Amino acid sequence: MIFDEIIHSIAEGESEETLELTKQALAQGYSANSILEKGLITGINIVAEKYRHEKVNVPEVLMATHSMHAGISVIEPILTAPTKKGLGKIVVGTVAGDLHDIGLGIVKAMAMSAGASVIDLGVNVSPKKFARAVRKEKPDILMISALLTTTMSVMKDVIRELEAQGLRNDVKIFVGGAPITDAFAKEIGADYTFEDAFQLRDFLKENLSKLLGSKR
Ligand code: B12
Repeated sequence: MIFDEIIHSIAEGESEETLELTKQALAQGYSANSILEKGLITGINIVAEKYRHEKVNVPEVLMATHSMHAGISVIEPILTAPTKKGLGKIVVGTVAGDLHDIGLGIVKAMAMSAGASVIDLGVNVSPKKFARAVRKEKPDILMISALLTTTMSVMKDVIRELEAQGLRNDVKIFVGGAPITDAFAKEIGADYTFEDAFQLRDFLKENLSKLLGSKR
């Protein structure tokens, strides 16, 4: 089964193979969404679990991340197919001090698959840089990720910076990452949080067009 092969290639960190297998899966008629969910995300989640249980080390995780991104690069144009474009603009990034970007990559793919155009600020993004991007790009939604309990408070700094610059009400703010709870999101004044990218995708499919243009 091609999904098993994709999963295996990610676990081995063979990015060229992941790239080729993703192309093959598309050629075999599998949808970009099913390849993302059953192949790429399943593969990276397995590696993340192994890392958590100290069965693999940092270099293996980084190679697996590279493989996942290689696969995503193949399906990215389909996830943002022209027929779906125009459903808003979303800026995504991981907060300052935090280098975790696997979840962010998946969140980005889900936002694209919902039809939005996405600007990715990457990792280690300071509150001022987030604010600069909101001012310049005028996105409908800002999605902020944090994976460390020591960096989650930076999300609050981002919101305070947007408030200080008078930009807060121009954008909906979604926060997420393993340590983020509903209570925390509420406390810092974010608009939404979702436990994983699939819940996010379902929400966006249902609500993205309604959110566009509806200021806070
Ligand atoms: C992979 C990983 C790494 C990789 C990251 C590679 C990369 N390019 O991202 C490497 C090896 C580099 C790494 C480094 C570190 N890590 Co690390 N890492 C992990 C691990 C095992 C998996 C994270 C992951 O990618 N999961 C898979 C993805 C798909 O899931 P996810 O990130 O949670 O994202 C999903 C949701 O959270 C959500 N989501 C994420 N963002 C957003 C945003 C929005 C808006 C929404 C709606 C949803 C959403 O949707 C995503 C998809 O479903 C976690 C353990 C864990 N279980 O989380 C530890 C973990 C996060 N790391 C941890 C630590 C401590 C570190 C280090 C400090 C280790 C060290 N001593 O050096 C460094 C920190 C480096 C830094 N400054 O950031 C701790 C954090 C503990 C804490 N309480 O803060 C964890 C929890 C491990 C542990 N149990 O100790 N790590």
